[in-house]
Amino acid sequence: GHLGGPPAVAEHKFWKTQPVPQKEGDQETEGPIDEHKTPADVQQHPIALPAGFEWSVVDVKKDDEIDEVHNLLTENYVEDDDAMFRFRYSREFLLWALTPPGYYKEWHIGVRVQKTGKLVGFISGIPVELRVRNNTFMNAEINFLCVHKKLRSKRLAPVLIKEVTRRVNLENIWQAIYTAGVRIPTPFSTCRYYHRSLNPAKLVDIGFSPLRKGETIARLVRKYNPGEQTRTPGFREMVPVDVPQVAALLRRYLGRFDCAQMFNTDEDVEHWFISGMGTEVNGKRDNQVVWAYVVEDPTTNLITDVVSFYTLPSTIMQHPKHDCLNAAYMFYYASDVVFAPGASSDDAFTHDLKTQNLLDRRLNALVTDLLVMAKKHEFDVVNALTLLDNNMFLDEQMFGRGDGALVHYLYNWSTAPIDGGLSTTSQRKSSGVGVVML
Ligand code: NHW
Repeated sequence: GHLGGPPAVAEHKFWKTQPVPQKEGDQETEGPIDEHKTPADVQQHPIALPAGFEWSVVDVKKDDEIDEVHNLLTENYVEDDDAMFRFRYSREFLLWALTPPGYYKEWHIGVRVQKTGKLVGFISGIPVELRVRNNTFMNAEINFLCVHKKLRSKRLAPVLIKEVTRRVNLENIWQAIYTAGVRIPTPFSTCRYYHRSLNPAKLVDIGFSPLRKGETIARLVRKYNPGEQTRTPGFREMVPVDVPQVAALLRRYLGRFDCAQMFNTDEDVEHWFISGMGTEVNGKRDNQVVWAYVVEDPTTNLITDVVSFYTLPSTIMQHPKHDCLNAAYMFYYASDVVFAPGASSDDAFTHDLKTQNLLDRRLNALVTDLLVMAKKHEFDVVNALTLLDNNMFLDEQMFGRGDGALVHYLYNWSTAPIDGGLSTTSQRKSSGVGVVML
């Protein structure tokens, strides 16, 4: 950049042509930005790629093809600002993330080098129903956009984005949700990352956590030891028969947020919570990508709470001793303490201080137990954002504030900004965001 001049303002040659709010303040009315269209109005042939490249639907159910996506992302996907860590989504994780009920295989979009067949680009969408304030609509949840490092800054990303848009539109879906670490026009919500150390010796060793002056590893180990036993009576692993109760609980709980995933069917919950738990072979469970726990009330046998996390390791670049950071990420949770006793209608949760306090105590108990389980499964750290009701437990459970932000966007939908939990951290209040992106 040049010295002394005004800060460079990105021109956004691509984003300024897209139906997204162009600047803050453009978001006061709720609804679509584009004119109404039908699939017949959509270009029927793929967007043109530069010479030498071709489109390729990736069949993620084929081992060799999911391998190709995994390898592309492992070498070329998101890194932190200091280029110390890079996300390493496992094959099992990608398969789970890309095949929820109703998924479209044409939305798993690869770009290959024509001559060699090498996969050098990828973008994906899955269908997800969202409620944004009072409107409920189908969306494409866009994720895993990646262009090979050697092909960066050649405007390939806009081509991938336009092609996924086209394929989504062909299914008569006109909205999308996506997140990024970067800021483009224009977020509806911004969240911050927090990190709860479980293996402080390793985190200090790899430069993830600082060792403050006067601090010792031994003291940190004691401070962050979550113990061996969970303490909430009735806390146990979620099993398939819990699905209907968990689904009902989750739907009601998420009804409290300005923006939330709907989880309309029990099949959705079965997929996101049970199928991700992997399968047991000879008493050993391989392929687990999500860990879900429920609280079954010992007297009524009803499910009163659910809490979950998923695994997303990062490659540690250039470290002599460690090459993988085992990170767990807080996923969805819910508790029935927010509902008035005997309430039957879906919106009968209460907002009073007493309820908020009950929820605060309950979530802290649940997360204390979750940390025990995450430690048992040898995670080095548990990460969480400031969304959902996370601000109620982040401080008390010794999560430290990270450098990263996660910025949330909607495509072709305008809505007033939603609280991503940034303004409420110290106040232990709910955020407005009830959708957790992988
Ligand atoms: S965010 C993770 C994205 N992936 C990575 O960061 C991996 C490492 N980086 C790369 O692979 C989660 C490349 O740097 C990528 C950009 C491919 C990111 N979102 O090709 P050019 C997601 O997957 C814009 C949106 O030259 P490049 C969500 C940028 O602002 N736009 O850049 C994905 C510029 O446009 P502008 C992004 O570095 C959501 C243009 O791309 C972006 O070689 C996608 C430059 O292109 C990002 N993360 O490749 C949107 N990063 O206007 C879905 C850069 O500013 C929208 N850009 O000039 C909805 C579609 C469906 C609608 C359905 C109704």
